[in-house]
Amino acid sequence: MSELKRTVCPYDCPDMCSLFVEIVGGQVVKVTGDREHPYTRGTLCPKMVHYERTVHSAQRLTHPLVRVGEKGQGQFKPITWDDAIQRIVARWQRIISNYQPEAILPYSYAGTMGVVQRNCGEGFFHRLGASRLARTICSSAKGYGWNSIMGDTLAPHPDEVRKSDLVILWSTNVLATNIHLLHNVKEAKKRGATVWLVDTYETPTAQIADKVVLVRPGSDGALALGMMHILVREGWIDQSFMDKHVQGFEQFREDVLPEYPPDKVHQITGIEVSLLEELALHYGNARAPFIALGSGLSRYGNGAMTVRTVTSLPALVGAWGKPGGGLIASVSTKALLTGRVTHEDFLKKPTRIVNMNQLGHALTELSNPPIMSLYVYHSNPAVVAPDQNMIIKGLRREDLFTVVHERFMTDTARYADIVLPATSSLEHPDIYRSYGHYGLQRTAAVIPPVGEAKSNWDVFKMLAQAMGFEEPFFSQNADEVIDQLIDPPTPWLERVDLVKLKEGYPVELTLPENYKTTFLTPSGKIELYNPKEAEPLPRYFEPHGDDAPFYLMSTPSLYSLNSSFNERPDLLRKKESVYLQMNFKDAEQKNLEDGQRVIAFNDRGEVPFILKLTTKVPQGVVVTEGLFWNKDVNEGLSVNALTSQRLTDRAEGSTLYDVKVDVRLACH
Ligand SMILES: Nc1nc2c(c(=O)[nH]1)N[C@H]1C(S)=C(S)[C@@H](COP(=O)(O)OP(=O)(O)OC[C@H]3O[C@@H](n4cnc5c(=O)[nH]c(N)nc54)[C@H](O)[C@@H]3O)O[C@H]1N2
Ligand SMILES: Nc1nc2c(c(=O)[nH]1)N[C@H]1C(S)=C(S)[C@@H](COP(=O)(O)OP(=O)(O)OC[C@H]3O[C@@H](n4cnc5c(=O)[nH]c(N)nc54)[C@H](O)[C@@H]3O)O[C@H]1N2
Ligand SMILES: [Mo]
Repeated sequence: MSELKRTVCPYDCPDMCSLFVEIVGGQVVKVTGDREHPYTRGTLCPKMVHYERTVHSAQRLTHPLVRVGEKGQGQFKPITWDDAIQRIVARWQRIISNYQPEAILPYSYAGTMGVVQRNCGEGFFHRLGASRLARTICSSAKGYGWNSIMGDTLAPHPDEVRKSDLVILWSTNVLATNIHLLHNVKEAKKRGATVWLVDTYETPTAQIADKVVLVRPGSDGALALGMMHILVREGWIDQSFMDKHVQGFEQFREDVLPEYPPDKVHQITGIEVSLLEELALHYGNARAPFIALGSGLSRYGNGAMTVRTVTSLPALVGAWGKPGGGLIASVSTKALLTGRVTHEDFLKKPTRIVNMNQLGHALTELSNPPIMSLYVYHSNPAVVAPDQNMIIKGLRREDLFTVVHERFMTDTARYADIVLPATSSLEHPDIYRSYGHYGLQRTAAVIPPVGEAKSNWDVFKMLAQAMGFEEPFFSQNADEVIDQLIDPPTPWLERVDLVKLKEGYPVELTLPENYKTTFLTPSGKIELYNPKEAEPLPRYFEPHGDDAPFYLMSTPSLYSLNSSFNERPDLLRKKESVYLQMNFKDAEQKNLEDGQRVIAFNDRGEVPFILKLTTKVPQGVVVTEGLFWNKDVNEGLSVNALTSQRLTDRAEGSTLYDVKVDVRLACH
């Protein structure tokens, strides 16, 4: 007999799809998208249509393991949970007495987006007094850039797009990473909207764009300033909107914009003056221009400033005041208070903060105290984090005690001393909120754990007990922790149907009236001029770059999500191979041919690829789509061996796209 259960996609994607799973005898046999969900509309991405292949993959870890071979070889033997917990706690107690608790470093990111399972480890590590992790790999600079001009202003509802007559997909490959926004974009097109794409190469999303603008990597700030220069020159601005809602336009117009005439912007961005003029003309004359802003452009040395500059555009034309106009960076509300799970109050004193983008440095160079133990959960730093060679050097340290809690034997897990098997989202309860729409949904465990897998919460609970932590927080079960996020309800939750939410139905937060013209900044206006910033007005600064000829874009693939889904042969086949896309003309100059094995290299590393020649990538740029597990790649290294630990201008974000390489033929 089969049962149909509601659940949610747990992955780090703005769409947060609402799902149904069909279960027979504790096994998931089918996954479908919720047809009634206003954003999912029954459509799933190629990864989640067969989520059951991930959940019931033969590669799932089913028992705690202890290392028997050398670090990195992946040789382990099964042990019991009790033994595993005891070994961890014994080793940590020794480290704490020989060093300090700060010699222990947690490392986690977004394997699951469930608010409880994702964040619950922090309460534990705060109580332990371990080093803290700055979790800034994804979009902290983007958040900072938005915030410096818009403060806590609410993002437009994604359905606004449908009413727009000009949609700019700016640094976002929505066809891979935000497929449900595409539905709205198509709807807008049906109603006559024009769609522009601004990216560094012709991504698959170019297929749905009427116009494509290819910008030199890291130069979007100059592009936006050039557009605004033209808007002002031509008088395509909404002065009355600005008089009412914008702070600092006069200074911006006088001090900044004259410095960015079209020919100079052409020099910086590589965009033809005629195309720049056309983009500005469209933007300045649209009824309701809408920008969907991705994160790619924020992962540069100038990333926060770039986001701030692009986010200035809608202010000049008064787009916020128009139905269908505005800009979406990401959706964030205080509906669920994460602090109820992360428990900063368990911190006895402020502990050291280690930036997750500088794990290589932390494991190999940090002292006072050095990192003696690394506890990784729902993240795969050996693949996803920059400067892989440094990270692997650190993970190889014989004196580093590494514990990895995982669903699969990832490259990080292969370096562990202890591996703990993790449940999938169908095996544990949680509550989810989207960062691309205003939906929320609670889930229950719908199948029993695979093997002896345990959830993040259950493992931290066991560790807390073994460490003798007596706070009542640690003796709860996960459902009780979820309850605390709902009860007492935040002002946002007071306006949703809590009974439905508790029963696992998707619910949507209600947006306040006029939220699009309610600017939640200190001045109550859009702060084009922000007195708190060292640079109070948006300007252009160069990205970091490297001394090498090609900018390297390592962008998301439709068939994986960061390093997740590499357990799936069906999806790996679709990715075909680890390609490096290059323009024909660059290849000719380098005497390289399509299909050859090449090495991309810089000061940090060398990574093998199969060369794919294309006209979709401009000269001076090379592209690789999707992250692969290192063990599936020829020489056991992957693209992040080329990226750098340098941080963004603000908010200590990653600079994963701010990297240059050279390319040569591989020796056979
Ligand atoms: N070069 C390059 N590097 C990148 C990016 C890029 O575009 N280019 N993208 C970056 C971005 S945006 C991000 S957000 C990061 C993401 O980095 P991560 O958050 O590390 O993402 P994943 O690679 O998906 O790894 C998540 C792991 O969590 C495991 N997992 C899933 N659910 C659970 C669970 O409930 N419990 C436990 N314990 N484990 C679980 C999965 O099996 C998976 O191996 O990568 C970044 N790295
Ligand atoms: N299928 C799939 N879906 C995903 C992910 C995935 O790996 N696969 N990852 C998930 C995660 S963690 C995140 S954070 C989101 C990310 O989703 P988004 O933030 O919407 O951005 P992406 O689609 O990742 O694409 C980044 C784009 O930025 C472009 N880009 C890079 N540098 C520049 C630049 O200087 N200027 C401009 N204009 N463009 C530039 C890249 O070419 C790429 O197309 O997607 C999520 N969804
Ligand atoms: Mo991300």
